[in-house]
Amino acid sequence: MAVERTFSIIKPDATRRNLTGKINARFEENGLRIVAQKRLWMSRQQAEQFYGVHKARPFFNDLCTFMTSGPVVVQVLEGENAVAKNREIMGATNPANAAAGTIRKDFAESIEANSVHGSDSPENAATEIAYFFAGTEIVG
Ligand code: RTP
Ligand code: MG
Repeated sequence: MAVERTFSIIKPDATRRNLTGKINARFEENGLRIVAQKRLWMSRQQAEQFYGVHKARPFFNDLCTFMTSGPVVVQVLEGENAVAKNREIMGATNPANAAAGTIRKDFAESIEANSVHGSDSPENAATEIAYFFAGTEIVG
């Protein structure tokens, strides 16, 4: 398996509770390297565009409000099978269904305020990485 990159967001519920370091430790302990990272406050327009695929979903408006309610940390994670591995480390979208030891089981507040985002395919990872990072900001 080749080295792969995925895009991650530490969401506002987690930055508010000062959990950035604890979440980053989960990535590093599981063999993912943080090869780019920055803290920013998403604009409404950025959130709506980033989550554009969910525009027709009933939770779209609330999700964009939540994602712009505080700072986030956007990241590029690198490692073998990084996309699938990160989804495993994160756990299920709804923390009530997340497996023991996952980030969402241990830290998420609700199905919406679920602490982290992770790309769901290598193709989406490439698009999402390019949305937030210039190539020169990623140092593998
Ligand atoms: P993510 O994209 O954030 O990594 O999470 P995911 O793939 O597990 O979940 P997805 O279906 O892509 O949904 C994106 C985010 O929308 C919020 N959500 N709220 N209220 C609800 O029923 C609901 N469902 C989803 C969550 O913040 C979810 O991560
Ligand atoms: Mg998703």
